[in-house]
Amino acid sequence: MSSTLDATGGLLVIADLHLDLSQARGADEFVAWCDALRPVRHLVVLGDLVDAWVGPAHAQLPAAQQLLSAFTRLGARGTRVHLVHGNRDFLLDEAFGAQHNLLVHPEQLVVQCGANRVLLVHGDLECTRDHGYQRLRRVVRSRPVRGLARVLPLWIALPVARRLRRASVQAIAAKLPEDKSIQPAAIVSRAQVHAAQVVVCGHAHAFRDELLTTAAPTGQPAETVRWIVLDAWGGARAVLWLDEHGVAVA
Ligand SMILES: [Mn+2]
Repeated sequence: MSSTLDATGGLLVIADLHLDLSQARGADEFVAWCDALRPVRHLVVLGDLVDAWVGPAHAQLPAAQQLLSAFTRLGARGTRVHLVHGNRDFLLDEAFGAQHNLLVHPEQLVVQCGANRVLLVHGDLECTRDHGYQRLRRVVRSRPVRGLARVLPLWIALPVARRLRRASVQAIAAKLPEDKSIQPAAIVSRAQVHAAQVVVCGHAHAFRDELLTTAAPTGQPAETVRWIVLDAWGGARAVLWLDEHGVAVA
């Protein structure tokens, strides 16, 4: 089980920014938001910070430099930035992130929020009916692929990123909505693994806040899991605030 972060003092969660670093100004708006952020102990990006990230070569892009220096400035003001990997930024590795005040969590982050344990995941792993995607997910996150990504020069990394993005858009367009969506049963079982009462994810880009019922062992009352999906960045309900008192959609 992963380490647990204490939400006392406050923690902000956002997801699915999909920043386009190939545009020189692709990070400007978010950088301005970071610079204007009131002091908070933790800022968690719940995956898909950028639209594509193939490896450290991406950091050479001007927009990436802007983004990473915004994280460093946040660090100087006492805000720790976290990234839970999404399906677009999983090649942004821990050692690289650590140089820029970006603490990378490849699978999930568990937050202690008063009496509740809140599980933060991107949500793509819970699209359990999309077998093709889950196979691809295992391959692209394998050690050889991650090793290769670390050494790719930018002139190879950029076309690779474009092709991956195009393939992903086409694959998604070809699938039925129910086959590519996050499965509530998978959310419930992930919550149980981490003894969490609340699961927050992104990925679907559409806000929801509902109670899921867990299958209880015989003779025991069923428990519920609160499942929150954040809007993509820029949406009406895209920022979540957690502290020792609970969870609030900002
Ligand atoms: Mn995603």
